[in-house]
Amino acid sequence: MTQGKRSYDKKKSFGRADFPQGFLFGTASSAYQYEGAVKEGSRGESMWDAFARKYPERNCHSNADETVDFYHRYKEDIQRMKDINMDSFRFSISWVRILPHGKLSKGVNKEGIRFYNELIDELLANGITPLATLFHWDTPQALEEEYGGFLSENISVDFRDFATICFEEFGDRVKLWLTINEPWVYSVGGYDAGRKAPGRASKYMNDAATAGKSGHEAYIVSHNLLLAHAEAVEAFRNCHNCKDGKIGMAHCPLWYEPYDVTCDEDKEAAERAMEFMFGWHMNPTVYGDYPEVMKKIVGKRLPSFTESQSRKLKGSFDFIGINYYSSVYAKNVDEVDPEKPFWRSDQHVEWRKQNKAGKAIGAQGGVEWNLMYPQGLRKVLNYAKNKYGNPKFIITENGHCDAYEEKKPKLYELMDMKRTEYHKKHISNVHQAIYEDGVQVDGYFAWSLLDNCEWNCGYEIRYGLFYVDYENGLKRYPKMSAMWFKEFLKEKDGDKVKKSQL
Ligand code: PSG
Repeated sequence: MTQGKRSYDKKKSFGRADFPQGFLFGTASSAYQYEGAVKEGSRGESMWDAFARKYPERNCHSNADETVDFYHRYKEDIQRMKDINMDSFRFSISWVRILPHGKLSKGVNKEGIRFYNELIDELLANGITPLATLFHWDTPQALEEEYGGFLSENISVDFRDFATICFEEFGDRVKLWLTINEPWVYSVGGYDAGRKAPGRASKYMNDAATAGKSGHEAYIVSHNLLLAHAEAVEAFRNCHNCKDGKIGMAHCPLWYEPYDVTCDEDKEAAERAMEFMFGWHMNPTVYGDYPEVMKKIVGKRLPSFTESQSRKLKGSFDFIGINYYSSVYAKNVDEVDPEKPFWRSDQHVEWRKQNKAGKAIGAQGGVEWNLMYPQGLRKVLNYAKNKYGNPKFIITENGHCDAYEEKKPKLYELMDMKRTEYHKKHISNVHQAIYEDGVQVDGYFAWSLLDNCEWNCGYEIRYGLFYVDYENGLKRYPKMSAMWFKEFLKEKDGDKVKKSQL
């Protein structure tokens, strides 16, 4: 069988038929970044709505009140997915559309359930497989105010209720689920660096933060995210509607190369960095506990699992979601200030864009740590295959944003050669991971279908395969990358089987 071996740089005809049958190509999105219509459909307020409203200067003077208006335009956007031959769409369910006050006891919102039912039905009617994320960072503001959101273990009870409603209402048609998107960004972004909602950090990390404790709170929040994940997976496995469904968590590992390959300390630093970045949330779901190196270094600041929590976490996934963007060099750091702990100093690692020989790891994208290193994705997959028992994977995000220092004309944005190259090269590395390394990968999702609200960075950063003209009625235009996907995906799934029978 030579077909599986074709790769894009060797053969021009590289396309979806070179991937296993049933492999899903899709695009990814999230509720806060896409939906808008925050005051419609009896939706409650999320933590991100509140953060953007309270601190405009910490959010590029933007918010997601309207964003790309997916709430009203999803039907036409589904036609766009279909037009570029996508198989699948990843979206997230807004907790506050289902439970406006965050809790079951305060009432379920039928309008929210209706919206997601209509979205799911429209996807299926167009032959697009839905993949739903339960939590893409938009914690109900009511729960932030009641008990501090994910700082409290209480949240796992409310999250389980929310998850159960979703499974029961949508699980008959949605067969692929993610519990939590990127616990690392949520806890380190929101509670250690304090740049993302709720914006908590120590002053030595972030001047704008008014409360928080870096080096402490992120570990608590991640602990509660993990407990919430385990509850949701248990509910999923008890749900009759969900029998043939699959569930996982989406992680966002960077890949780390040693700053100096001849230096053992840097090699160990790179390994430690993988444990802190990926193992932190991955290890408990495989082995029921945090990585040893984290327990050793973080000590008492790292919460511990009870036996029953650990049992519930072990094996709590059917597949692993990988959101991969970038890689970095890891340099060992001997001394850190014990008075000012934070997540990165705990690792005794410094991130470098260039190695000791002055070689850049990859071309710089539009945000500081988006460096193009496609082989990093293949390395992450192999690392996880070997460390976590050859599980199944889905690449749940992979994408490229443009530099935004100066505003570019629309035409420039539409000719997105770098994004096209980025996707091509990463897809090629996934292909090699499957056929040369024997990694089990079932899908690849590009972040993102449309340009959208990039959290605290607002609308200046664009990740879409479609350009959104924010100044002219949110009109969408396909970029070159969308056209590339259309061509790449033009052979229908299953053509490979037909071809190999010829
Ligand atoms: C995660 C990891 C990296 C960058 C961004 C993210 N990384 O390793 O360099 S956040 C992630 C998120 C989604 C964002 C998107 C782009 O899930 O909502 O819009 O990536 O930043």
